[in-house]
Amino acid sequence: MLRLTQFLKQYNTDTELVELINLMMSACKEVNAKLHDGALAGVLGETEQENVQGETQKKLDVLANDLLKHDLDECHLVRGLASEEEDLPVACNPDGRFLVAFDPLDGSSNIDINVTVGTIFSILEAPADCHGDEEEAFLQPGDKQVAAGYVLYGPSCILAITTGKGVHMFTLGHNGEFYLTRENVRVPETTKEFAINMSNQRFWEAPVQRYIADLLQGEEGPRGKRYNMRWIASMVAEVHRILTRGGVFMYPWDNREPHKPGKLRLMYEGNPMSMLIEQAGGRSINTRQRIMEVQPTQIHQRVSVVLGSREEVDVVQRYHEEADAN
Ligand code: P6P
Repeated sequence: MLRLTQFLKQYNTDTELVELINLMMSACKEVNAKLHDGALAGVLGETEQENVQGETQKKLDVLANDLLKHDLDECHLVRGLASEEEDLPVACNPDGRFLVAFDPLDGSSNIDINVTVGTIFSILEAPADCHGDEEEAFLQPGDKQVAAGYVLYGPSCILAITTGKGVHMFTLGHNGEFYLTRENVRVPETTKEFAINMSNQRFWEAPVQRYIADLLQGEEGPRGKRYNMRWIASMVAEVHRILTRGGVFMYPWDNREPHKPGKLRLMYEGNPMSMLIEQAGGRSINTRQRIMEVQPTQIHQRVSVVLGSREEVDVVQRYHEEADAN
């Protein structure tokens, strides 16, 4: 079985990028170990703190953030980092080549119920003249990412990564090595499975209501087939399912907080997941345009997300175009 470093080198991956990826995996392996200790390590439950998103931080949110922040700050290749758990970007090394944006523990509301969570990361080139802590240095469209991926802490610990040459998956062995377990992952063009939080149905825009109503009509409806639904409340697990067997994942804008474009964050959820999905032949839009074309204006800005099997994302986009034309 090919190890992560061997595989990346076989794909002629930039050697400094390989070094950075390996460093991040070291931190993620520590997170994985803490998660698997769970209650035995006294890491479950909440802290007294709130993050910049106004969400109460889980102990493991803070622990995962601190582990990644420490290791990235130590790495000569990293100019700066931005985290869901940090109000502002953090300058690391003035000669560093890369910027790293990450969600240290996505889906953390699932930790205490022992359901899959994950780390999501996005790697950008640092602009020549930046110090690494300027928000504007990070505000690059998703198409500028040099690499993106996630580490899934589930029944097994799996890394899914792309450096722009397809999507590949690696499983963590007992010896602490990540081994190639899937090469050139492809998202099936069609699906019968959708993922959305149906409890928000009454708050959605009309085109989303129309699209989901079509799916729920099954064989008798306009799509002519029966759909199944999944909702894990952990984007990283939903995206992994879609990369594994297809599907469509949606967290669209809704009128509960109309001033926010969506719930999910662009820089360290929307963009990295979009790079993975597009590299695997799927599509990822904010209902009207590719997510990776969006010009960021704030490090923690949110985005509406519709991603997965091409056929379904195309229908969602068409319904929005028809609604906008009226
Ligand atoms: P809801 C987790 O908090 C997250 O950011 C994503 O991982 C997940 O898809 C979504 O929010 C779940 O949101 O509103 O269903 O709890």
